[in-house]
Amino acid sequence: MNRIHNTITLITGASSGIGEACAYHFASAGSHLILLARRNKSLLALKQSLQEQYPDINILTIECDVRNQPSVEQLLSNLPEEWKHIDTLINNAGLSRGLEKIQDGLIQNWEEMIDTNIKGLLYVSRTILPGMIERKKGNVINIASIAGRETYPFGNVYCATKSAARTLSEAMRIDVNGSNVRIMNIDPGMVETEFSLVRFHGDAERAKQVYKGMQPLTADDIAEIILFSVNRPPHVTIGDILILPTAQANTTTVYRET
Ligand code: NDP
Ligand code: 8X3
Repeated sequence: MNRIHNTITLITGASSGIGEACAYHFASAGSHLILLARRNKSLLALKQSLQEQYPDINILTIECDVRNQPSVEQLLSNLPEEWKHIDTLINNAGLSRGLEKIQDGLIQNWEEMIDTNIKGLLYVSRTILPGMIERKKGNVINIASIAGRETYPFGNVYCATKSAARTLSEAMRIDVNGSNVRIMNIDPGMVETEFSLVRFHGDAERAKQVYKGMQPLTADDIAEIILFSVNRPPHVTIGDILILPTAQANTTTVYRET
């Protein structure tokens, strides 16, 4: 049964990786899409490609930095009437910056991760949740990470932000209890996207090494599971999922063919 058809899905961080893959999967199920990210050009290209494949859905793009609270509130509180009733929010926008010990850490990297992965997720949720609670209907999917369950060497602040995202999923589930709104926490392991490229500030060679000799997850692997989770009947909440590449046992144990 398709419970996604004709719903409205807001995806943050839709311009690449997991967010972009979610856009394709939800479009294929007939959901209208609100695509949000900073890179407007990428969003517009994605919109065009989706619209060619799925002409029956409507797509709204929003250029927005989730770290900018007034902008998040202004843009998401003043959506056109036909876009106001968001059924599903995928809190996916996020990033990691650098791999240094805390004693060597770059403050700007910390600020960027904390502001995006924790505060950005909160700003967007604060704007969207009240409407869902009022309508007694809605889904929030928070993309945390295996890094939020297990701290790994040099992961410090990124791990802390994802641990916070995980805690916020639990907190949201408590806070919306009784409203029928469903909160789902998704913890992926290694997924090959722009993630490592961003972590290493555009160093493509270093980013490639992260997945050397092993088969990582694809963004589609994650999007497929998110779509499945949202499509469960309303009385079922898939609260928490850890998704790993088979070659990855935990954050530090990864089998690689040499
Ligand atoms: P990508 O770098 O491919 O995608 C990240 C997305 O987040 C981009 O669309 C980017 O868009 C958006 N984004 C980043 N900062 C902001 C911001 N300030 N405001 C709005 N949008 C922002 O990486 P992934 O797809 O892998 O990452 C998606 C999520 O999955 C992240 O939260 C990440 O932490 C998490 N994750 C990733 C894993 C992996 O191994 N790849 C594993 C576990 C979790 P733009 O730059 O256009 O703003
Ligand atoms: C991304 C996965 O293990 O690189 O959250 O931190 S990891």
